[in-house]
Amino acid sequence: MNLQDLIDQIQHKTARLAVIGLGYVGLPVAAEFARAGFNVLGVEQRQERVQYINAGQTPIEGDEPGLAGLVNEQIRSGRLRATHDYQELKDRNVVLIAVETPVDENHLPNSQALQDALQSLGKVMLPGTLVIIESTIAPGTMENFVRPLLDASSRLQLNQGYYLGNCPERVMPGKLLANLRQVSRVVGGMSSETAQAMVALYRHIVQADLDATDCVTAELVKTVENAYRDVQIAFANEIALICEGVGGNVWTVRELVNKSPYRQMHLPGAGVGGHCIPKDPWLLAYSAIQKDVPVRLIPAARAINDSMPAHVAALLGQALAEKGRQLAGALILILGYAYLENSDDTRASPSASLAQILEAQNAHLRIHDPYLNEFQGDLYALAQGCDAVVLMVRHQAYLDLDYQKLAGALCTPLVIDGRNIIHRKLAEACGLVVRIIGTEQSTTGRVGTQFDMP
Ligand code: SAJ
Repeated sequence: MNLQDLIDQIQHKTARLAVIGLGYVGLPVAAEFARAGFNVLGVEQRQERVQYINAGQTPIEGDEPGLAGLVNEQIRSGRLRATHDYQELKDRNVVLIAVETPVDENHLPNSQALQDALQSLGKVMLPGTLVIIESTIAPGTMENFVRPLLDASSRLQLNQGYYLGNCPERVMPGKLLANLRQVSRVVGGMSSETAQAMVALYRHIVQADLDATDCVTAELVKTVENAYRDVQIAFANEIALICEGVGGNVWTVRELVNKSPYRQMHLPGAGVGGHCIPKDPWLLAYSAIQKDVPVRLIPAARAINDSMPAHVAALLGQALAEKGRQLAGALILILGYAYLENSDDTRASPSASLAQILEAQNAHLRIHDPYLNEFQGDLYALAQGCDAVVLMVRHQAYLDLDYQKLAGALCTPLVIDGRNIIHRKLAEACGLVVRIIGTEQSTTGRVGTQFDMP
């Protein structure tokens, strides 16, 4: 099929779609295209997930408004179906790929899932198929990794036997469907005609701008937008450390700085978690390093943000020392284990890093998080007999703590606040000793030793 015929089929919704990878990116987009009227086949390697979805259920955790109902409705309509058999891709005209693209412990891209998907697809792909990568990939991956794999596995020629593009996802946990419909998308085609075909496709589900461009630009925009956020957060964190040293309050400084035109200082805090921000800057840095371009700011920002849980541990250690206590043997309550407020997502959670550091110092831990089954319960009961409380996540439940009750429960009335949640004066009036990240710490000046990240 030539591209014009494919565009016609896309416009008339007779093109048969497939989505490889039914995770928090793939499942919503598959269901949305089904809702738009396309026949959509979801390909997922986890058999239990296939069965679950074909039963009209959504395996995506957390509160995702509208998603469960949409999946159920589209399965019942017959427009959406899941399979784990790649052979069923042989009659598909458009195939989206939304598999994981993590980095390894050396911050290098792990493209195994993407390679497996491309090789399996290539073997069965119809001539004239449009393949679209939605996963976040390092700039240059489309030309140097995706295209050669598809050429080899399909024995077809790009822009003759198949068409190829990159439309990076821009979804955020907790608002997957809303983002999908309302956030603009960069539409990178390996040819301008392909980009136009992709715009025609995404126009069926996206009400925001669809910015047609080339693939390298699409790869760069996605990784740069998250590297930008990571660097901005690292700047805020470095200012927090400066304020602790020179006796300022970073939260006041940030508020007044942001009154200056064109300033948008981000929030400092106890660390940077999640599935995007800790990973995407490394994908961008990898591509630069491949071309011998020195990258200093991006790795430095990652190091600063990754060091924040250790900084929280240092604040805790110093505050305990001022009470004549040590971390070793202390009983510490960590409030918040998800990586993000009002979420149950624990990927790359700063609280997990903090827990590792404290356990390495032989502290004993209790953990509370209202969004995680294993950490639910009465936080004041958990606080009973503890030597300190550490606030790591700005969950709604922690914004109006009963400071009197907390002081009464704690053995040492100490609160370390990693997210500027505590009303310091109210808490101190109840007898709590409060240390807030980015503010002047104790009478003894600088914070003690930084603990090494595990
Ligand atoms: N964080 C800070 N300071 C800030 C902002 C965030 O410490 O000023 C921390 C958070 O506590 C969290 C981590 O960074 O641990 C990530 O927070 P995030 O708000 O960036 O949330 P994510 O990880 O869900 O990021 C996603 C990204 N979206 C996509 O990749 C499609 C990101 O580009 C969005 O900007 C972000 O959602 C968003 O704005 O919600």
